[in-house]
Amino acid sequence: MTETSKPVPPTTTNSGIPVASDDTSLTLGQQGPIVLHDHYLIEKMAHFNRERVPERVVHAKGSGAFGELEITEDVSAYTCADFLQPGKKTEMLIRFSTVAGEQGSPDTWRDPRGFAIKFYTDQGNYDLVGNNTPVFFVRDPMKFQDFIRSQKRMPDSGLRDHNMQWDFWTLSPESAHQVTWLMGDRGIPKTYRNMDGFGSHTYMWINSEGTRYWVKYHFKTLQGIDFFTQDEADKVAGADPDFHRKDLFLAIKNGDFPKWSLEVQIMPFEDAEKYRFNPFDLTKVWSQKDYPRKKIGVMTLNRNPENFFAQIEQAAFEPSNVVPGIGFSPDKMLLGRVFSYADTHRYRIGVNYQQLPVNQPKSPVHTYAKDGNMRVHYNAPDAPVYAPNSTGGPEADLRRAGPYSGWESSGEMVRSAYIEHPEDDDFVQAHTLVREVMDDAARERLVGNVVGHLLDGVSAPVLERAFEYWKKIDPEVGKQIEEGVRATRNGK
Ligand code: HDE
Repeated sequence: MTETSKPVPPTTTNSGIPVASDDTSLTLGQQGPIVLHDHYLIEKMAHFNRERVPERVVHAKGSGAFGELEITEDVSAYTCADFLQPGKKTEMLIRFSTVAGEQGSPDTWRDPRGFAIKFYTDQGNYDLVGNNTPVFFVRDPMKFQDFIRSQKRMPDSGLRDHNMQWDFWTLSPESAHQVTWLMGDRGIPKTYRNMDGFGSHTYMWINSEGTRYWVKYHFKTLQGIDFFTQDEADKVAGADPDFHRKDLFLAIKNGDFPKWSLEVQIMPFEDAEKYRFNPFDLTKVWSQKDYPRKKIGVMTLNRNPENFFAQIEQAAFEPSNVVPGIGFSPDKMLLGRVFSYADTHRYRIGVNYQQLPVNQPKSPVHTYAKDGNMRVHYNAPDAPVYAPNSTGGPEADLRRAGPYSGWESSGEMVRSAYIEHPEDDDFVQAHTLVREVMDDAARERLVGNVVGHLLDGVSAPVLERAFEYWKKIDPEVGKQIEEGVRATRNGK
């Protein structure tokens, strides 16, 4: 019974068997009991109960799209990565997300935004899993879990709590740079299309001669940066918790394809040790005066997902996916993430998550991995299940795994909180952001955002520590924040 003249197929069970009804269950007589062998009824209810996979423990609320990266410049002097060679076009998937909110939370809350990309390169998937900020709150993976919990919900009330957030931040001075980003205009992008993206970490590039470089990735929005003020965002979040998701989907549906210019900062390998900031400290940026950005290509989003759950909810991004010509760096947060993401996918989606179409590489897979829950693809019947073997199985080959991407290291095993570099401390770059990057209006909005946030549930002694925290970032802004909070609390 349908308006279209096209014949409709018969409804079937998940096993392809045509079914009698989608309206009524099978009973013994009209008023009798439902019979257990009404298998289609049981299947409908049982599958419905199992429709959810656990949401991401962070970055649960997100949206995504497919597109293409085109390399327009020649960076072959710095990397031999195949998909970064001039003229190369590579299909990709991106997922934007907030950090702390659950799946149903508004995507216009004040929060960093995830900027996670899977490049389906000819040498396997390269996943660049960044944020819309170049830095992060902490510099050691040991603190990440605690940081996230301080941004989520209290154990008793189940409510978020600004006092808990500021308690963590003011006891972790390394958070100052990212918190300043977060409480400023970049904390609430107007749409996913109006924000930049960053690889955030320092990565390694290696060219065909084996020369190593350090790099930082920047995705500069070609739609222009735009943001919501806190008041605007509060209204939008109330009216439509999926504002960003809808904007992205409709823009692409209407052919208004968002683009970003991919640019990199490149640091000679030897510069790292004496650079004025620790170049592997994720709470720090490299000054663009010292290492200017170099444009290398354009990323365009031009295709919406056909099925949100299959392609976006089950998308699995992992910083461990690096292709020949690209490597990691001593950034401890990156090294921690290289373990964590595949671990979370095995738990959240299943051990064969890379066999799902959205996660499957476009390049051939020759692996000895076998079996495991929900396995779909398997090797030829006569393929050996072990290496080494004399029966033609795939062979690991150092020469085809790409150039050496390690770095020298030595010394006693230590737990070092901090590595001294000439101009490096926890507040210097936050101060530069406030004093040299923000204009008067942006500073005024920053003060207003922080005052509003502190007034909502933050009390002594955390409040006093917050005033000191901001004075260390910038004495004038810190003074205005303290005056703003005290004036309001004293009813002036
Ligand atoms: Fe994540 N992060 N993260 N993160 N992260 C996850 O993986 C983790 C960090 C980021 O759209 C999780 O699939 C650790 C920095 C994005 O699917 C988890 C550490 C940056 C996404 C995880 C960090 C990010 C995640 C949870 C500290 C920016 C969403 C769900 C060492 C550079 C990806 C999941 C998507 C998701 C671990 C810190 C970005 C738990 C251990 C820094 C964009 O594995």
